[in-house]
Amino acid sequence: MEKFDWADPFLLDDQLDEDERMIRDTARAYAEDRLAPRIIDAFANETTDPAIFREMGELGLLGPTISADYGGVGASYVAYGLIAREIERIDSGYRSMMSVQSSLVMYPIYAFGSEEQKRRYLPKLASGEWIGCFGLTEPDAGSDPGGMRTRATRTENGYLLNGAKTWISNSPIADVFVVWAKSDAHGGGIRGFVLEKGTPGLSAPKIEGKLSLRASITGMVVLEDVEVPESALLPEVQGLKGPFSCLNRARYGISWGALGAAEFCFHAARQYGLDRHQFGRPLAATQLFQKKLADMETDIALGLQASLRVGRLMDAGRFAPEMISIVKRNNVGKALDIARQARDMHGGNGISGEYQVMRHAMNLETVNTYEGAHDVHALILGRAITGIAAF
Ligand code: TGC
Ligand code: FAD
Repeated sequence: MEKFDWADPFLLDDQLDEDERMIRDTARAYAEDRLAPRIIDAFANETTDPAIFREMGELGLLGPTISADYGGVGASYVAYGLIAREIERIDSGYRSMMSVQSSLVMYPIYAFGSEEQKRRYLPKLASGEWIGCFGLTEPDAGSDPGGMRTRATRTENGYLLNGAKTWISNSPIADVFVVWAKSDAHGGGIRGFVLEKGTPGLSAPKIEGKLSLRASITGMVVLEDVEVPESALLPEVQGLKGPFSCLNRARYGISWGALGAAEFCFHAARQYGLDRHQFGRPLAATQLFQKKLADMETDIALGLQASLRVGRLMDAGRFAPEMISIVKRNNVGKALDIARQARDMHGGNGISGEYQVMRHAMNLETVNTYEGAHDVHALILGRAITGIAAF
């Protein structure tokens, strides 16, 4: 009989190959050594350190699934998920910085870009020398990106872009902007454009005062008569499937990442319960405390198995987006519940920055909303189950 490991109940470690374990260990060591010491101050002061991109780039943590020809390391999607889990164990904002760069900026350039775009952007994004952002959401088009107003109109040599994107991770410090717009030259279809910082008419003001993801800078992308050449167009995709293909990858990574945050909270609650005595015994000696820990462990273990399965199917080219909706929605929802419970189990100390569980709970409120809100993923699944779109 196998000895039970409370921290790895289904022996996930055994299900990984050697490369995946190595990448996981690299990400874990980096997260523990370099990110953990920064996060309490970064969250408290709402500061984002751009050097993090270069540090991650040096370790091959940016765009890891992309081939070595363009600066990636050709890792599996399972390895990508493992990186997200380790980074988000420290903070969802750090994982956001990483996943936007990898899944929402590098992936579309890799999958839909010209050879010239791939050569120009991917190596610098992989090294973290350049920072990328992804502009889909608009003030009046969030869950319904098909309602976007940003427009591209044909000029003699390219396009003129006008519109505004909001809630865009990384935008105030971005060098590269992947922006989606309806193009009159393509029958009003949605097209992707790659813009560079400094282009006249392009600005990215910061959104101040977030109470969540405070270590990850967020801004708008404002486009006022931004003129770009034809070479800025992503040539290989048209329609919503362009941005949605990127979201598939990012949502999948989030399904792993959120469980990293949940694991942090579970471990912290366990340790707090062992250390803290009330009524003459450790809190962990009470039935209610143990039941909460058992629920946490169960949801994390089941969620990790599901994400691993979806990752293996992605690596085999056999995934459907609805599979990703299941794991994004379930794992983030469970992680949010776990973080809130862990906050409660820490009593008054739970609200202090030092104990960190409340920061995770505050962050996971965003994670539950972005990349398709919890209920929107229910509707994606509802449509697949019934054949009826109820959005
Ligand atoms: P719908 O009619 O369903 O589809 C339109 C076209 O898109 C195709 N498609 C997909 N393709 C690939 N992957 C997917 N997941 C796809 N889903 C749909 C579909 O086949 C169709 O193609 P075609 O060729 O027939 O035209 O579109 P809809 O307008 O009815 O969409 C409804 C809904 C709810 C599914 C969609 O709008 C949605 O997912 N809304 C949520 C929006 C969202 O997730 N936004 C995220 C913004 S980015 C972000 O939050 C980054 S945070 C990052 C971080 O910091 O980590
Ligand atoms: P809404 O769409 O207005 O939804 C509000 C509520 O209504 C939600 O509870 C939702 O579930 C519900 N709802 C919506 N439609 C329906 C329906 N048909 N039926 C039932 N309920 C419904 N976007 C980017 O493009 N790039 C980024 O990098 C990015 N980063 C982000 C970073 C942060 C910190 C945040 C907070 C957001 C970010 N977003 C980004 C935007 C994010 O994707 C959107 O906030 C999200 O898609 C939800 O859109 P919304 O905020 O407009 O909410």
